[in-house]
This record gives sequence, structure tokens and C-alpha cells, in this order.
Amino acid sequence: MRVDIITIFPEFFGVLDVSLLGRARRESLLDLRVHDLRDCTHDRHRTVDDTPYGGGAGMVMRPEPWGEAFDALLPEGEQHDAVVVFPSPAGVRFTQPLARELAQVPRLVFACGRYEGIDARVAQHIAGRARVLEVSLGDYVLNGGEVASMAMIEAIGRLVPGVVGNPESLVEESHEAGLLEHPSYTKPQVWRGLEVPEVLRSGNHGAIAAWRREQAIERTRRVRPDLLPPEAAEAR
Ligand code: JBQ
Repeated sequence: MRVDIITIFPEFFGVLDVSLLGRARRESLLDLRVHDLRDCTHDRHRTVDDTPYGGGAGMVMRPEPWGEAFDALLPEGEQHDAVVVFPSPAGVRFTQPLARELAQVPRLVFACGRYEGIDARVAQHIAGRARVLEVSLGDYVLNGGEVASMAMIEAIGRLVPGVVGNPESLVEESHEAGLLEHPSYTKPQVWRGLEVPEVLRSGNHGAIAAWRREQAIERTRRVRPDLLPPEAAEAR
């Protein structure tokens, strides 16, 4: 999978060199390329924003540098088998099903704008060349799309075949079964007076599976009742 990131803070993405995604890059499972939007400006101050039409606080990103950046990545006149993601608090919610869907796409482009956003004509213009999605990580305020893009790239990247060594660990995660994950324990058996639940040491695999499922449902009911199907959520 190829992933292009357009940003005014390319240094944010240094973390993509470490851990699981770093290894995936070195093994060419992920072709991640970071582009500095300011390289597409031509004035002395490398200006990327301007005041909003209609007034109001904050600045809006000018369309011209974005147009140039997209022309280089997704040339005009062709339809590209790519999804362009605009992280935005006004977008659709990013969820595990959306991550799974985007992990199937050969090419993703993340367009990182600042909070007040990018001139709306940019997304409109690029929609003629590729599929465009405005996506939000959640209902809170971030300063820009960089951190949101990174979270999405990690969630999507780990679903690309080969990135996570043991594919079974993809299935047993929180949110994959529509439930939060059960609690986990390792050695020692007693730590600071706290004991590992007896059933996990019983060797009874049926009992262990049943306990884990019950714990997952109980935890989900307690902290995320919104995730449960209505019939399972009586005690909301
Ligand atoms: C979103 F994607 C962005 C970009 C800027 C601010 C944001 N705030 C909340 N969630 O992911 C977001």
C-alpha cells in the first residue's frame, strides 16, 4: 500500500519510522511518503493561509499550494484508484469498519489541514480525480489533521497483510468483535497482593473462553453501552 501525506509539519511524521509501521516500511509493505506543502508555494514567506471570506477568526488554507501538491501526486485527466482523506472535525467518524475498508485501497493520500480548514474548493476539485473522504477521529478539538492522520495510518496500516506478524492478534482486539476486550494478565500469579483470576490458570479452555466473553460484555456494558446491540444493552 502506498500512503502520501501532505502537511506543513513533515517532522511530525518521524514517528512512522519506529515500531511496527517502521518495520513495515523497511520491508516495503508500506510505502509512506511525506510531502511538505510549503514546497508548493512560490512567495518569499512560503504562505499557505489567508483570511476567511465572510470574516471570522482564524485563517483558512489557500487552495493554490494544495492544487499543485495534488497535481504532482494524482495528475489531472485520469481517474486514480486512490482515496484522498481530509481529516476534519466535520467529517464522518473514523471506525474499525472504515479502517478495514481503507486497508483494501492500493493508495491513500492524507491532506492535513489546520483546524479552520482548507478552502472548500480543494476537496471539490480533487473529487474529479479520486474518491474523497472527510474523516474525523472523534468529537474533540485538535489543532490540525496531522495527529488524526497518524492515528488513522496506524489503524489502517496494521490491517495490511504482513504488517502484524500474527494475524490472530488482529481478530482478538477490542472493537473487532464489536465489544471491548477482556482484561489480560501475565506472571507473577500474585503481584502486590493481587491474584490472577483462578479460571485463567485452570487449563479449561471452554471455561476460559466463556469467562473472557462474559468479561468483555460486562466491560462494554459498563463503559461503552453504545457498542452493544439493543437486546444486550437492557441495563444501560
Ligand atoms: C478530527 F481530523 C481533524 C483535524 C482537525 C481537528 C480535528 N478534531 C477532531 N477530530 O480528527 C480532527
